[in-house]
This record gives sequence, structure tokens and C-alpha cells, in this order.
Amino acid sequence: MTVLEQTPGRDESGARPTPPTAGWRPRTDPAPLLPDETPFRLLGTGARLDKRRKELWRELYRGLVHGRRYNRQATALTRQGRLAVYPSSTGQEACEVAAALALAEQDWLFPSYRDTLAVVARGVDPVEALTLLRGDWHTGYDPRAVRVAPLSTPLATQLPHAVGLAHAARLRGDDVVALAMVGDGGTSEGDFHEALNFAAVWRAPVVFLVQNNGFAISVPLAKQTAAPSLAHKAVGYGVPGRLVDGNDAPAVHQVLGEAVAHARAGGGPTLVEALTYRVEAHTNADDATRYRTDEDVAPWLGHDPVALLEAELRNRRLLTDREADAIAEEAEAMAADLRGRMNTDPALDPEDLFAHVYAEPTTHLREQAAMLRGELAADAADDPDRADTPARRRATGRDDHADDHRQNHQERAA
Ligand SMILES: Cc1ncc(C[n+]2csc(CCOP(=O)(O)OP(=O)(O)O)c2C)c(N)n1
Ligand SMILES: [Mg+2]
Repeated sequence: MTVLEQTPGRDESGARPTPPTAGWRPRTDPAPLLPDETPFRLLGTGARLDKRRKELWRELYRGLVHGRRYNRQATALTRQGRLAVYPSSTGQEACEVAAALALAEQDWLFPSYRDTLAVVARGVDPVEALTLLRGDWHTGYDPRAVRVAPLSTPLATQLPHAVGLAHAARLRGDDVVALAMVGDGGTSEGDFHEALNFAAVWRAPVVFLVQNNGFAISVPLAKQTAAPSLAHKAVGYGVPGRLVDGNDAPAVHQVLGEAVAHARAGGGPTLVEALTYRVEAHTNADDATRYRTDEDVAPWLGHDPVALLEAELRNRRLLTDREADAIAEEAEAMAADLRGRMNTDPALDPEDLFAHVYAEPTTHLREQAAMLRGELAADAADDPDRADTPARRRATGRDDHADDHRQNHQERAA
């Protein structure tokens, strides 16, 4: 099917432009696309819960507690030199966990570099989720096996990928929805606009989750956009925009769930803006005190996603001290396991840097790989302590170790 052959969207008359005489109307009514006037919330509203939702809220809580512990552990690993960089999502756990839980098994998640928690909540091994940030491999998991795209460092590039995958699935008749995560800063990237436009025109089954955490590194939201809200950006493309309290996990889950169901039913994309806050610095390499004060952060500490959900669950008698302790203990065990496994030295071959970049390596990459191989071999020859490196082993024909590593990776990917 070509683009021209596709069923037209809401505006069936779009193919026949008419002169702009009196009686002009917008091609589609923008009113239903406009975001809610206030962010959608569930916590503190007295919402009635059936048994299934009670279970869901408890599951969300468990995910948030694990997520917070994971963030703390990963940040500690950067200080110990075990992880190159970690963009913490502390304060944003509700968005992370709700995004993962809103998807069905066959759906796809397209995370940004800040979304390790969503990746883990979707079922990826906690260590494999950190492989990119550790600098070992481009991705530590097989994206196809877990239906999670690699964590994307180039801002917003994951969005057109998500649209392409969702559109392709729709053309094939597969029941797949893609959920793509992006930051407030990412909404000023060209890729964001192109993705929304294509998604709308193609009615692709994709949901965009913008985590508005107030900052793009040191740049506050007001300095990078004049939009009334980020959810309003959707309207210009003919996409519904929705606004949600990003620290209210059940609310985020509900809004995303509705958007996923809408996409699955053929209704096309939705843009969800979740209002949240980056409580910690951009990454461990950033000093946030240079551009914001403790007073700026304080109100958000009082609107903490874990504390909010915990208080509500306890009020509703859906969480006992014993259950809370058991969840905390489980999280502690997860952190200990993460610590233990991250504290072992992986067997790495620097030449793997060039693997999996292109299906067929380009001439440039082959040249660079040869250059690196030469340098490593020369280093190893100069320094006997470094003699037992993969490059040295390869140079001397003893490269079983690197082969083992490659084979392990291939087996994991299989
Ligand atoms: C295309 C591109 N341009 C610039 C950068 C450098 N950069 C990394 S993170 C970042 C800020 C992004 O902010 P936001 O989208 O709000 O996400 P957050 O870090 O707050 O989750 C920038 C500019 C990049 N990674 N990719
Ligand atoms: Mg941001």
C-alpha cells in the first residue's frame, strides 16, 4: 500500500481544496484534540476501585519502590566507576513504571536514555538494561526478543522509529502499538515534529509520552518553548493531546492505557504530556546547583510519586506495614544482585565497538577497526601487563576469549 492508497484520515474532503470563501471551517474540529484544562489525576480524588484496579495500584507501587531503589543503586555504581553514566529518573518513576505496564506483550517500547526503569519494568534484565550506559555494548538486550528498542541517546530519534514500526505493523495487520518516550527538550527537535506528522497522517498506532521534567540539562522549559503546554503541540498535527499529573502513577497508567487502546482500535496516535520533575541532576556528570536552588526542588519533593501512592494505598487499607516491608526487602535484594553482577569485570573486546553498526561494515569502519587493532597490538607489545587483551590474543592467534564473548552474546540474542 502506498501513502496515496491509504484511507484518508478524519478529513475525507482533504483531497478537494475549496476556495477560502465565507463559511471556511478548519479541516477538522480542533476542540476534541485540545488537552484537558488541568492535569488528569486519580490519587486523592476518591476514585472507586474494583478488584483489578486495586491489584494494579499495588503493582504500580511495587514498581515504583523497585524503581527508586534501582536509580539509587545505579547512581552509586557511577561513583564506584562501574557505570560510565546514569541519567536518574528519581521523581519520575510513575511515568516509567506506568509506561511499561500500559503495554501488552506484543507491543513495543521506544525509550530514551532516561528510561532504564521503564525498560526494566517491561521485563529486561536489570544488568542488560545498563549495558549501553556502562559503555560495553550498544544494547545489552535483543530488542526484538523483548520488544524494547535500544535506549536512545540522540534526542527524539526514537520517535520516527516508533512511528515507522507502528505503521509497518498496521500495514501487515499485526496487533502492535508502539509507545515512544521523550523529554520536554526532545519536543523541540525536528524528529519530534516529523514523527507526529507522519503518525497523524498515517494514523499509526503509536503513543507519544512526553515526560516534562522541567529541564533539558540546564535549560528550563520556559527557555526552550513558548507553547501553552507540550500537550498543545499535538493539536497542530491533528493529534489529540492529553495532560496528566506525571507523579500520579495510576493516572499516568490510565491515560496511557486509554491512548494505547485508542491506537489499537485504529484511532491513531495520541500525545501525552506528563508533568513531573527531574529531582536529581541531569546525570552524575552534572551539577544542578549551578542552575537551580533547593527552593525550586522542594515543592516537588512534597509531591513525590512513591510517597503519594503509598499514602493513598495505606489510607485505603490496601497496603500493610508488613507488605510495604516485604516490597522494600525485595527491592533491596534486586539492588544487591545488580551491585554484585555489575561489580564483575565483563570480558570485552574493543573491536566490538564496530559490530552491529551496519549489517555490512562500511569501508570507513573497516579502516578504523584495523587502525584500532594495530594500536592495541602495539600497546600490548610495549606493555607485557596488557599482553592478555583480546587484541593481543587475536594478534597472536589466541582469541578464544573474544570468540567466547561474541558467542555468548549471540546466544543471548538468539
Ligand atoms: C540530537 C541531540 N542533541 C543534543 C543532545 C545533547 N543532550 C543530551 S540530553 C539533552 C537534554 C534533553 O532534555 P529532555 O529532552 O528534556 O530530556 P531529559 O534529559 O530531561 O530527560 C541534550 C540537549 C543529544 N543527546 N542529542
Ligand atoms: Mg527534560
